[in-house]
Amino acid sequence: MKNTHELNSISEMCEADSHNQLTDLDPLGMDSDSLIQDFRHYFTHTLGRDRRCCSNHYYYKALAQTLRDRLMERWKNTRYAYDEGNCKRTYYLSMEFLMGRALRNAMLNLDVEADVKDGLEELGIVMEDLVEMEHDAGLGNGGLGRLAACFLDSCATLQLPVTGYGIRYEYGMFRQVIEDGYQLEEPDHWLRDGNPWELERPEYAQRIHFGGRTEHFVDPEGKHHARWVDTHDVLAVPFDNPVPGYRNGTVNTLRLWKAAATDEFDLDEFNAGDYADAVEAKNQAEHISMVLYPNDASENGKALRLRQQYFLASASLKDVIRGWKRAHKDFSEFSSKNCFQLNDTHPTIAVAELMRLLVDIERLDWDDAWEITSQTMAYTNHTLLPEALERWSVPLFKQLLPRLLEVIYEINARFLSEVSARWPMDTQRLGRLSIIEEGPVKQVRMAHLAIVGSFSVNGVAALHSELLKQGLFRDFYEIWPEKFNNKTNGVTQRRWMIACNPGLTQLLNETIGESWAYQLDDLKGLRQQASDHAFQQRWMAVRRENKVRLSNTIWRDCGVKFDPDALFDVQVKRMHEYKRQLLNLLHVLHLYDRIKQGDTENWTPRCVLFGGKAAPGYARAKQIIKLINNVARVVNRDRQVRELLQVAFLPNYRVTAMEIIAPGTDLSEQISTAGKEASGTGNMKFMMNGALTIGTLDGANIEIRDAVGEEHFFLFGHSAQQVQDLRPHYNPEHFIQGDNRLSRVMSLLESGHFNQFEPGLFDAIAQSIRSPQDPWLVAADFSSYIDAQQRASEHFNWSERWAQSSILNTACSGFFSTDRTMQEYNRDIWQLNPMAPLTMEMK
Ligand code: 26Q
Repeated sequence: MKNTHELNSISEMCEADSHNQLTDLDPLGMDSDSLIQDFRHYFTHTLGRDRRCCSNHYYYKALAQTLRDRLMERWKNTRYAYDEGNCKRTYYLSMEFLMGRALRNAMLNLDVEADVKDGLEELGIVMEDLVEMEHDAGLGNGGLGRLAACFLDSCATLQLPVTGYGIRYEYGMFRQVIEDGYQLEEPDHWLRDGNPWELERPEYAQRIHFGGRTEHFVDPEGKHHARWVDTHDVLAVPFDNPVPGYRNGTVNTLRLWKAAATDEFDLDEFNAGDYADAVEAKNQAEHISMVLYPNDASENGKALRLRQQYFLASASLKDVIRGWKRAHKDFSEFSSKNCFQLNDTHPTIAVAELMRLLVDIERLDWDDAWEITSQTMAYTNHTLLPEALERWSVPLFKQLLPRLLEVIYEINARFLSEVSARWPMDTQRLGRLSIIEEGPVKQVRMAHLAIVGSFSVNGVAALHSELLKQGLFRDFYEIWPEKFNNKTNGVTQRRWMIACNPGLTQLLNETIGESWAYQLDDLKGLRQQASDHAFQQRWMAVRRENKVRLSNTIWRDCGVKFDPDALFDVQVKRMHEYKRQLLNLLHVLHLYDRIKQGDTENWTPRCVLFGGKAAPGYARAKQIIKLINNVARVVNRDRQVRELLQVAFLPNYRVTAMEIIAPGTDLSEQISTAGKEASGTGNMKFMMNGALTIGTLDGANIEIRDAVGEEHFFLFGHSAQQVQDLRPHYNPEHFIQGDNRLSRVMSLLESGHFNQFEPGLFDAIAQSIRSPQDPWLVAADFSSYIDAQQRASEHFNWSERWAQSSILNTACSGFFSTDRTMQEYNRDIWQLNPMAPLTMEMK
C-alpha cells in the first residue's frame, strides 16, 4: 500500500487540469484486423509469451486487455458527459454484485463478437474456450446480488448516470463441492489469476473510522458539536469496473472498495516495539473486505459484518461528497442532484453516516442535514421473512461506531416525538415503531432506520409490496403512505437471452427483427407465430440443441445421463425451506413409487435437476441436499426406473451455470410457500428462454401468470391469504391421511429406503413435514402440486401444444426486462435524465 504522502501526491496530480494533448487519442479500431493486431501485441509484448506458449489462459488475458482498451475510451467519455452535464446522479449501494463473467458481455455490448471469433479462428484459437477461462465474479449470494448486476446493465443501456458501490471481496461466494451427497464449501479465490477488468484508483482512497469515543463541545459561537476521536482507521481503496451499455458508447462504473491498513498501524505499533501486534492490526484492517458472508437470509450479530456495512457506506458517501465539493460550494442542491438507492437494509447505516458527515464534518444544522438525507435516500426491501430483518445489538454498535449510535438515537428521538404528537399516549405504537427495540439487550432495527430516513420504500413484486404495507411495515404505511411503492424486478435480456441462448436469438432476429435487445416488449410480435407449425418446429429444434448442451454439462458434472427428449424439470436457487425443494423431491418420490407399482401408462419421461447452495450453518438445508443426492442415486441406478425418471443435483450452481441451464429447461419450478418469496428472478430467466412455470401465487409468479395467461402456467397451492388462514389450525396428518399418494410417499421416506446404511438420517426431515408447526406447509400443498405436475406431463406429451405455450412464454416476457424496472425506478424515484457520452467532436 502506498503511504499517505504518496497518496496525496497522486490525488493532486489527478485533480489537476486536464492535459488534453496527453489524453485525447484517436478512437481504437473496432474491425477484426485492429482487434487481432492488439490481441497479438498484448500476447507477445505485454504478457511476454511466445509461440511455445499456447495457453488459453494467456489468450484470454490478451483478449480481455484488447477489449478493455475499447471500453476505457468510452468510459472516459461517459464520465466527462456526467461531470460536465452537472446532471443528477444515482448511487446504487449494495453489499453484493453478482456479476458473473465479463468477457462475452463486453464483446456483445461493443458489437465485436463475430469479428473477434473470426479473427481468432484464423489464428487457430477457439473463442468459446477463452470465455471459459474467466472466473465468475461471484460477489453475491443469489437474487439480490444478481438483481444489482442486471440493474447496472440496464442503466448503462438506458444511459442513466448510475454508479454501483460495493465491496471488492477477496473471496466471493464459496465453491460448493458434493462429496458422498454432502455439501462441502471451498474458498473462491477468484482474483488468483488477476482481474483484467478492474482499474485501481489509489488517488481516491478514503479513511474510514472505527471504535474510539465521542467528545462534545461548544464552539465560540455557542453551538454544540460532536467529535469522534481515538478511532482506529482503515483505508478504503476503490477499484473501478466498467459496466458497458448495449452498443451505445456508454460505460458506467461499478466502484468496489478494498480495505487496506493505514500507515499509522505500522508506525505506532512499531514504535512501541511490538512488531507482531503491528502485523496483527494490519491483518484486522484488511480482513474487512476479505470474504462475502454466504447467508442469503440474515445471520445476525457478527461484528465483522457490521464493519463491512459501515465500510461500504462511509467510503461511498465520502467519495460522493468529495466529488460534490469539487463543483459545488455548499449542499443546498445536494438532494436534487444525488440519490442513494439502498439494496435492502445492508447499507442502511448510510442514513446515519450521511447525517454525521453533514453535521459533524460539514457543520450543517441538524434540520438542514435531515432534510437533505431523507430526500436523498431510497430503500428497497427484498424479504418478508421476519427473521431476515437486520438488527444489531446496541452494545456492539456503541463499541464499533459510537458516534453513529448517538446519531441514530437523535434520529429516533425526533421521529418518536412526531409520532407521539400524532398519537398521544399510544406507547404500544411507539414501541412498535421505534428504531431501538427494547429488551434484555437493546437492538437497532435497521429496517426502521431505512424507512424513517428514506423518501421512498419499495418492494420487488406486486404481491410483496402489498404484503409489506399490510403486514411488516403497516405502522409506517399509516404514517407515510406516499413513501410506499412497488417496483417489480426484472432481468437483463442481454445476458439472459442474447449471450446465453444464441440459437434462440438468431431465430428471434430472423422472425421479429433485433429491437427486442433493447425493447423487450417487441417480443410480443412472436405471438402470431405461436400456432404456426413450421415455426414451432424451428423453435423446438433450437430448444433441443440447448437441452443437448445442458445434458452434456450434467453428464460431465454429475455423471447422470439426461435424455434430451424427456421433460427437463428444473429447480435451481439457494437451498431454503421456504423455497420447498423438499416438495419437489416428494413429487420425485411419488413418480418413483408409481413406476415401482407399474403405474406408467402414458408416461412422460422426466429429468429432474436440482442445484443450489446452502448457507454453511444451515443444517436443515444441507440435509435436504443429502436427501436429494441419496434419492438420485437410488433412482438413477434402478434399470426399471431410469428410462422414465432421472434425478441430478448439479454442484456449484452460479451465474455461469444458469447460462447453460435456463435455455435448456422445459419446466421451471417456482414453488415457494405463498407470501414468502419476495419476487424471484430465476422464474423470469426461465420464462424468457421458453420454459413453462409450475408455481404458487407468490412473488412475481403472479405477474408472470397474468402476462402469459393461465392456460400456459401450472398453478397450484394455497394462496398467501389461505396460508395465513390455515396456519393457526394446520394439521398435516389431515392432508397425509387424505391423500393416498402422500401417505405412500411418507412411508417410503420413513422406511429408510434412501438411507439404508445411514439409519435415521432423514427422520428429522420427515418429522418436519408431519409437524403442525411446519411453517412451509409442505403437506398442505402436496396434492395440488402433484395434480399440477400431472397436467404438465400431459401438456408436454402433446408437443404442438407445449411448443405453443413455450413460444407464448417468451413472447409475453417483455415486462420482465430490467430495462422496464429501471425506467420505473427512474420515473418514480430517481428522476435522472439520460445522458449520452461526450464524443471527440463535442469536447
Ligand atoms: C444479512 C445479514 C448477515 C449476513 C447476510 C445477510 C443477507 C445476505 C443476503 C441477507 C439476505 C441476502 C439476500 C437476499 C436475497 O437474495 N433476497 C432475494 O432478493 C431477490 C431480488 O429482489 C428476490 O427476487 C428474492 O425473492 C429474494 O429472496
